[in-house]
Amino acid sequence: MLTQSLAVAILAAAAPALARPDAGYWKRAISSTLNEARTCGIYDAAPSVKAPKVNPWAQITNEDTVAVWDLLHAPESGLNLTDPAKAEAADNYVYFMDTLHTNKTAVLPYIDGEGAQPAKYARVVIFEGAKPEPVSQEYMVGPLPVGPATKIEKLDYIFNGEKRGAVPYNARYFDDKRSRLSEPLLISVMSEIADITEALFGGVYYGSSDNRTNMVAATPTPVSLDGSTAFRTIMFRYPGLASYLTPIDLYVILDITGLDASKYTLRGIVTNERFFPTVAEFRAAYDAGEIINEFPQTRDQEWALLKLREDMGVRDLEDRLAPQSIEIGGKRYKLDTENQYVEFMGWSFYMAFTRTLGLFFYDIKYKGERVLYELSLQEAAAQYAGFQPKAANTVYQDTYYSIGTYSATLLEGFDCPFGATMLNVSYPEGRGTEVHPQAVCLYEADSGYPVARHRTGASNDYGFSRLGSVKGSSLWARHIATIGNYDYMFNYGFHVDGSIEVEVRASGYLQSSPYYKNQSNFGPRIYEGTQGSYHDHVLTFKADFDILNTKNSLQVTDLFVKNQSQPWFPELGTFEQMELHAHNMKEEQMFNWAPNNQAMYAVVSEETNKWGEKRGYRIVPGKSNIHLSIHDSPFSKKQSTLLKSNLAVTRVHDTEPYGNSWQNIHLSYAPQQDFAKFFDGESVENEDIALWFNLGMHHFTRSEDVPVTLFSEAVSNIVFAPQNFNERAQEGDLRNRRWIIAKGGEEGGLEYEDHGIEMPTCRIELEEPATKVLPIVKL
Ligand SMILES: *[C@@H]1O[C@H](CO)[C@@H](O)[C@H](O)[C@H]1NC(C)=O
Ligand SMILES: *[C@@H]1O[C@H](CO)[C@@H](O)[C@H](O)[C@H]1NC(C)=O
Ligand SMILES: *[C@@H]1O[C@H](CO)[C@@H](O)[C@H](O)[C@H]1NC(C)=O
Ligand SMILES: *[C@@H]1O[C@H](CO)[C@@H](O)[C@H](O)[C@H]1NC(C)=O
Ligand SMILES: *[C@@H]1O[C@H](CO)[C@@H](O)[C@H](O)[C@H]1NC(C)=O
Ligand SMILES: *[C@@H]1O[C@H](CO)[C@@H](O)[C@H](O)[C@H]1NC(C)=O
Ligand SMILES: [Cu+2]
Repeated sequence: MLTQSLAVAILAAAAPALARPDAGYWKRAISSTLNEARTCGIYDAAPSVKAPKVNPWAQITNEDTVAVWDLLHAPESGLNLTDPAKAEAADNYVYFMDTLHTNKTAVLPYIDGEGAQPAKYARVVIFEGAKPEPVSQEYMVGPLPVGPATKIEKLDYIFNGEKRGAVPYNARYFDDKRSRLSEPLLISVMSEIADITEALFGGVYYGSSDNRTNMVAATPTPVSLDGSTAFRTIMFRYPGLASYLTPIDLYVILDITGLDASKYTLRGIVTNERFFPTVAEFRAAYDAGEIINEFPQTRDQEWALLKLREDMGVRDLEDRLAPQSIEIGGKRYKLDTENQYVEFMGWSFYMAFTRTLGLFFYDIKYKGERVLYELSLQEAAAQYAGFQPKAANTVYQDTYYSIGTYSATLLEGFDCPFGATMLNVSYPEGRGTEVHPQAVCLYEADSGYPVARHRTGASNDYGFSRLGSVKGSSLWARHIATIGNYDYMFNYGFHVDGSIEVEVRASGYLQSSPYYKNQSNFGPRIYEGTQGSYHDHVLTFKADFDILNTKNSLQVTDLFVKNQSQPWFPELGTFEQMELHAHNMKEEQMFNWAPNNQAMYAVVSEETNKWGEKRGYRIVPGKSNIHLSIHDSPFSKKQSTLLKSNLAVTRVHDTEPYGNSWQNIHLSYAPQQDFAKFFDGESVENEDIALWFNLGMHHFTRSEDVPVTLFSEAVSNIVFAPQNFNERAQEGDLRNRRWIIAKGGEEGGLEYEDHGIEMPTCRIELEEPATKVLPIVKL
């Protein structure tokens, strides 16, 4: 095993500038440095704890996955299933299995009382191509483990579209089997024009498995708008590790409605910003010299790899190890790995994982009182802009690709701090389970600023000057889903002051476009033949707040400007001043942040704190809190409603666990899950409510997106902070603080209070596991 020891002796660091500690303090610190050979123990496992209850949201087990698979494939099920590895589009086969969410109404009596542990169910998607009316159909299978009581039922109740759990064939996931059906037509078109593509782009396409093919064909979404017809837009790129940055100015659009490939037709070819409905017209234009490749793409992709470039020179002192965030006093959070349960500085929560949506948080409590029942990602979308079919027509909703399946190994020391707790994730895959080792990390990190500080009392006024400063830190849970070109980093922070932060960052390759001279209104040129296509990223989250209990309201405090006059300054007449007007929202609704943030939103309980104020959590807007810019595009209509406002508040129902459905992307006009239908006039006052919020960014692309987008700028976040939830700020019980009294006058000197928490006097020994990327394991 490769281990490298980076030993760093830490001496007591410089004391605060204002006040130097007394001599005794220094003596204690230095002598213990010299005498103790203790290491800081940053690799020690987090102390263990036993979760109060068995995690009722946990993933289904491998045994259950296998048993469900066998149950479905037994002839008695009547499902007439074919092995997915051998199936074609016109067969019935299992597309995926996942853990069905557990109903909140079943969980609450269990976690809050003596209720029985709710039964687990599998969620199964079966592509039923062999049905007279071919569909994708969702099923629920349970209760688990499989036994006499286990039933296979259609899973309809979580969808509000007309066909509920069924998705018409044209709108179902465009998998390898669907792709194969239209491949002969694509090959025939591309073979017919192979002489032209070779001459223009130095590239030909005879099918993905033909050894002459030297271009990659990719199909973005959507491929259908309502499930009645289907089309396939094919874009071409040079193959390689950085294929996304070497697109080619050639697009083929096929009409591919239904399962009978003999009826598929060519809609047309696009290049040079011109549309050719037939091969003949395309050829005629080429023969007339009207089609050129003015900005050829490079086949060499070295320039686009995320690795050191010696030709960019060296920065002074950059050969030294960069600062690291390490848990130098030992881990301060406790973990129940089996139940995915965490306790940290008054916080406690459970985690769960699904293949569709990734990491979930449940039962988030602060000092034993519930703040959130659930915090989860619901969608990660992007819509592009441009004047060519790829950029102009592409909308991604990444739940379509099963976001959880793209969360993989994190690199310790780089993706996460050295010594972070690394957790595996697992999800059903085929007749088994796929394990992605070290795909979630948990760590406490320095906030980079104190939670609070103040210096009070000039020496001569109150005798002495006093300085108080409290250490700021947070526990973070992080995972990164690399969905095709993009790496989305999801960060969930639990701060010691009782606030919670949700942050998402994006890196990875742009889905770029070939460079077009007159399309600068869609983004800049970023390489010889490459243009960065403008796009919006919108990531929807659900925060099911239960402040103390399920009876909550969404309180709006408007900052109101009013003309008034002041009797003690009559000569000033009337002039403006600010007032707060608070009210509760009455009905479910979608809404936006107020201009200039002149409204504060908070989820409040009817219960009051010591001062008679309603206990709640405020929703603090953060960086780049955008919504989708487009409201009326055929590609992002009713399946994108949830992307179109900053915020929304709804009543919580067992039938509305998800804001979107994973196959909605192909159902713009006839969604399987219509978020708009959530808003049916129900009261949100003193009820069980959920807040939906969007994070994201307007991705104004730039040459600094090469080779990959920078996490530092591509970031969006939000904070939930206590609002009269407590009777005072949550810092008074933190011992990681200093209280220093600087005595003035003749006697001088310092009183220095450290509450027994001294500067570190241990040696840090870092193991060097940073180069290990663990393989995915199949059970
Ligand atoms: C079962 O599916 C196959 C295709 O995989 C089909 O040919 C056959 O007719 C189906 N059987 C029944 C009873 O539906
Ligand atoms: C490509 O495939 C053909 C037929 O499958 C084969 O005859 C030929 O040798 C292959 N060429 C190369 C360069 O591998
Ligand atoms: C994580 O997965 C690895 C396999 O890669 C396995 O050795 C390890 O025991 C797993 N850890 C846990 C906590 O399940
Ligand atoms: C760019 O120029 C071409 C050729 O002059 C024209 O056909 C096309 O419409 C222009 N594109 C845009 C987006 O203006
Ligand atoms: C206050 O009065 C001034 C002068 O009449 C007017 O211009 C201004 O708009 C008023 N402000 C508000 C908030 O009504
Ligand atoms: C969850 O609740 C819904 C609505 O009441 C119900 O239809 C469904 O069967 C429940 N699911 C489970 C797994 O019990
Ligand atoms: Cu982007």
